[in-house]
Amino acid sequence: MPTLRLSYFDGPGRAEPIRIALRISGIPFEDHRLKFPEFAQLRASGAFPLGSVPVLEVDGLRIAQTASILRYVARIGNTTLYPTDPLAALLVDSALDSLNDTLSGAMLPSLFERDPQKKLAMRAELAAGPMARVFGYLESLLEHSGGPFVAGATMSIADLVLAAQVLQIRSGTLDGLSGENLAPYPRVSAVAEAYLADPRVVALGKK
Ligand SMILES: N[C@@H](CCC(=O)N[C@@H](CS)C(=O)NCC(=O)O)C(=O)O
Repeated sequence: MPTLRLSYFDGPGRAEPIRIALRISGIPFEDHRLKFPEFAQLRASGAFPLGSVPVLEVDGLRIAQTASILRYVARIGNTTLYPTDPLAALLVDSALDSLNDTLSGAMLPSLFERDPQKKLAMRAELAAGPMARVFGYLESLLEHSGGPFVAGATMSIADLVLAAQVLQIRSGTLDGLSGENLAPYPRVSAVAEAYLADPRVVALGKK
């Protein structure tokens, strides 16, 4: 097994599904959690290939991009977290890109907005626009697969990302968003329960 070091901020964000995938696969790794000054200093020194995190060092080789890292972890962990069936893998990849690219990209500006009223207005636009499109799309994928997960009965890396997103929205930590925003998407919402009920996740003490 290669020596792995995952660098990210000291919070869940994009890294949490990678940490979970590593833990439920039983793969040892260094969980390098950065405060912003250290991030800024490391970025200025060129430590992050694209200037962003997460970055996974694999025997010292620095690799960027959350979805690629997730697929790699699923493969070396020899788990069913990434399907071998091409159509199931397509569903997982499409869900991952919709969450990591479309939804996260649309959410980013509101995370940095300091004016509370502007932030709420941005969140309302997010909920009515990109979030509705992404969750509406994932709802249709879940209906097609029969659930409870994106590709059917087996939990994948896309479900780790989706569950983290649903739980973050429900937690109320994103001003202007709450569980009410998930009411139109019952299958999307139910992915969080299926994730929390997975014995490997239960063993990690996740709530
Ligand atoms: N496409 C990349 C995006 C990574 C990304 O935007 N990371 C954010 C943190 S969630 C970051 O490093 N932001 C700091 C910056 O770009 O200055 C991925 O999926 O990993």
